[in-house]
Amino acid sequence: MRKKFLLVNVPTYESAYHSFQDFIAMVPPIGLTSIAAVIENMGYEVKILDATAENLTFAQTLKKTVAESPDYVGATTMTATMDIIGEYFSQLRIRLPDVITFVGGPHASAVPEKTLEQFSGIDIAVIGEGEETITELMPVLENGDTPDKVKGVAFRKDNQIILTEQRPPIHDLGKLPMPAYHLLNFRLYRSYGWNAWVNGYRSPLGVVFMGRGCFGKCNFCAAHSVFGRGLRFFPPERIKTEIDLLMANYRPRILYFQDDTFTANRKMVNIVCDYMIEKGYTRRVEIMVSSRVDVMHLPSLKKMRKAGVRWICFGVESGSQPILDRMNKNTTIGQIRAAFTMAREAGLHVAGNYMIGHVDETWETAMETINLACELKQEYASFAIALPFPGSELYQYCLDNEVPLPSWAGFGSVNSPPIPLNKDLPQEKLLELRMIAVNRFFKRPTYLLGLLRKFRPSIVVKDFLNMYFAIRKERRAKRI
Ligand code: B12
Ligand code: SF4
Repeated sequence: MRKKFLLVNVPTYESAYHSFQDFIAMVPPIGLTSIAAVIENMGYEVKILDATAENLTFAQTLKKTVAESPDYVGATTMTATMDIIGEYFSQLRIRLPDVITFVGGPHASAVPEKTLEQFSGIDIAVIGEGEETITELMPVLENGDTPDKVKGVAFRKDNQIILTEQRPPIHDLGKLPMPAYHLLNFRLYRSYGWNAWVNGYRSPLGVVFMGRGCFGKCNFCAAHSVFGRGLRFFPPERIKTEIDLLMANYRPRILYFQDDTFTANRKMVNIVCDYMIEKGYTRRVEIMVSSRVDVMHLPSLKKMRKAGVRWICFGVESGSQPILDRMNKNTTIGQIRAAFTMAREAGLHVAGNYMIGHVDETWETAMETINLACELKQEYASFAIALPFPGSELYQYCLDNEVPLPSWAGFGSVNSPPIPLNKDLPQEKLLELRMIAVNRFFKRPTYLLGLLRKFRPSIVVKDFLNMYFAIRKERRAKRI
C-alpha cells in the first residue's frame, strides 16, 4: 500500500486577522503544492489540507488530520503562525505517536534549531527551498536512517538537534514539476477585497511565479531565509505551460504574479506579457504584480497594461530618506515619485505599502511617510508597523540590542500589539501613528471621490462600510 503524506496549512486567519479576515486574500499555498508535486512523483499518496482556506477550527483540523491516518505530516510556517503550528504538532503527536512530522517555510528556515527546541511534536525542519531536500530525505527516512547527509535539514538524534550542511538555492528551476494544483479546491481562494473594485471579481484566483528570490537587501525582509540572495527565473516555456494549465483548468478571473520584483527583468516581462496577449488571456484575467520602485521602465509598464496587468504594488516603506537608508532599501524618494508617475502614465492602478516604526524612526519621519502616502496618487495603501521577523537583519539587530520580543504569535502584523524598535516610539505612539495614517489616507474626500469615479461605486461603498464595521468591532475588542 502506498504511504500517505498529508501537507497542512494550519488555520491561522482567525487569530491573525479577526474581523479583517474577509478583506484579506486567500492565496493558494504554492510552497505546499510544489512540495506535494514532488512527493506525488515519488509514489506517495498525497493530500493537502488547507485548513485556513476551508475555514476549519484548530480542533476540526486535528480531527481531519487524524482521520486521514497519514504516515507523514508536513506544514508550512511563518513566524506569526509558528505557535499555532507547534501546538498542532504537539496535539497530533498525542493522537498519532508514530507519525513523522515536518515543517518548512520562512520561519522554520530562519530558525530551524530553535523550532525543534521549542516544539517537541516536530521531527524535521526543512530549510530553504524544499523540493530537492524532500526528494533526498524520503528514501533515507524510509530506510529508517537519520538524514545526517541530507543538506538543508535540522532533526533530532540521541536527544540532540543536528543541523546538516547548508543547501544552495535550486539552480535550475525548470526541473521542478508543476505545482499540484489538482490537490486544492480552487473555489476557496480569493483576491484582496480591493482587487474587486475594478471588475467585481475576487475569484477564481490563480497564482504564478516567474522566478524566485529578490536582488534587494532590505533589512526587515525575511524572504531570503527561503530563497537565498539574488533572483532566479523559471524557463519561459515552463511559465507559459503553467499559465496555460491554470487558464484551462481553473479559469481564474484574477491572477497574481507573486514575484517580489516582477519588473526586475525586462526580457522576462516582455516574454510573459507577449504570451498573455498572444493567447488572448488578457480579455479574461485581471493581473496584479509587485515590484520595487527602482526597476521601472515605462515601455514595459505599458506592455504590462496591454497584457492585463491592472494593479502594481510597490514597497515604498518610508517617506524619509534617512529611514529608507536605515532600512537598506536602496531606493530614493525621487525614484518613488518617478515610479508612481510612470505606473499612472501606463494606466495601472497603484497600491503602496508603507512601514512605520523602523529603527531610528521618529514621530517626524513617520509623518513624512504619511504625508508622502497622501501626496502620491494611488488607489490603495497599507500601513504596517515594522516587525523584526526571524531571517531578517532586523531580527538580529533586536537580539544584539536586547530589544524585548514577544512570543511568535506576537509577530502577526494586523492586530497584535506593535513591537517597539526604539524608545522614541512606544506601542501607544506606533498605534497612534498607524491610526493617523489610515484616517488621513482613506478619509480624504478627493481620494474617495476618485475611487467612486474610477471603479464600481457599489463595490467600493460596500467595502468601505464593511471596513468601518470591522474597525468598530476590533476597537470594541480593544485589539486596535
Ligand atoms: C503569498 C504570501 C502570503 C499570502 C499567503 C501565503 C500562502 N498561502 O502561502 C498571505 C497574503 C495570506 C500572506 C500573509 C502573511 N505574510 Co506572507 N508572503 C507571501 C509571499 C509573497 C509568497 C509566499 C510563496 O508562495 N512563496 C513561494 C513558495 C514556493 O515558497 P514557500 O512558500 O516559502 O515554500 C518553499 C519553502 O519554504 C519550502 N516549504 C514551505 N513549506 C513547506 C512545508 C514542508 C513540509 C516542506 C518539506 C517544505 C516547505 O519549500 C517550498 C518550495 O521550495 C512571501 C514572500 C516570498 N517571497 O516567499 C511572503 C512571506 C512568506 N509573508 C510574510 C509575512 C510576514 C506575512 C504576514 C505575517 C504579514 C501580515 N501582513 O500579516 C501574514 C501572515 C498570515 C497568517 N497569519 O497566516 C513573510 C514571512 C516572514 C516570516 N518569517 O514569517 C514573507 C517571507 C515576506 C517577507 N518578505 O518577509 N503572505
Ligand atoms: S524588495 Fe521586497 S522582497 Fe526584495 S529584499 Fe526588499 S522587501 Fe524583500
